[in-house]
Amino acid sequence: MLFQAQPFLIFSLLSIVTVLISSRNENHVQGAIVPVGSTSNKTYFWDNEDFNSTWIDSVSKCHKEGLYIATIETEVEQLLLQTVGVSRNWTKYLNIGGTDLFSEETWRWIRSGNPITYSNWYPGSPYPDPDGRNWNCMGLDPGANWTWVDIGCNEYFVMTLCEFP
Ligand SMILES: [Ca+2]
Repeated sequence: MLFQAQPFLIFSLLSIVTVLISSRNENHVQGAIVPVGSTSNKTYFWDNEDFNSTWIDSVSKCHKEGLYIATIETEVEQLLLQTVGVSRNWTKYLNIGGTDLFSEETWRWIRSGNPITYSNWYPGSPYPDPDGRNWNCMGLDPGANWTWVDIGCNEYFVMTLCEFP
């Protein structure tokens, strides 16, 4: 009886392994950087496998995909990202492309080099950082009503948000 059952058992095991492998491949295809929302002139992308990047990592990851680290240049863009973030239950900081690395307390979008005009800073941010060593990169903070905060460029517990074009 046991002997007769073996082919079925082997077939079942093979089926399970096949399903596991194919779902893994599917996850791989679906994983990483995916579009999450668009305005009339821009699409945002989120890296759904990346929860622990530094700001520099995020710049690099977007660039490798032919994208740019996200910028938020209008209230429409801000509101879109809030809506997306709420629907996706984002709770961690997201790296966005503002920095004052080049000139302390002069915040610019790294993609264009343009000064930041529209802004949604958390009250009191960006923090005074007299020697320019600590808070030089920008994060979007779901925990503070989707305001912007200046974070360390080498903080690693942050998600990646990109844009195109
Ligand atoms: Ca700074």
